[in-house]
Amino acid sequence: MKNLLLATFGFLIIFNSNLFAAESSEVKTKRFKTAFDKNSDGVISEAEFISTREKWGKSKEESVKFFRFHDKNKDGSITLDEFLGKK
Ligand SMILES: [Ca+2]
Ligand SMILES: [Ca+2]
Repeated sequence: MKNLLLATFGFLIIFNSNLFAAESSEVKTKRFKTAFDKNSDGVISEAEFISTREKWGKSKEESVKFFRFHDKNKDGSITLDEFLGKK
């Protein structure tokens, strides 16, 4: 019985992480526009990125790290393509 429970939990964890990985680009695009790009200029500034993640309880230090990771061309803003992981 215990093993069955463990197997069920294991399955749920794998299932959930797959759901997350399979998040569609439409969902990400929507989040880019509604959650991050507050002034609707088409890019996420570092300040927008940090303040949005602050509302989610994320530390500024971590947000800066993620911002630099997403900002592929290091111009200080994240475009939609950069956000979606395209070139
Ligand atoms: Ca913006
Ligand atoms: Ca950029």
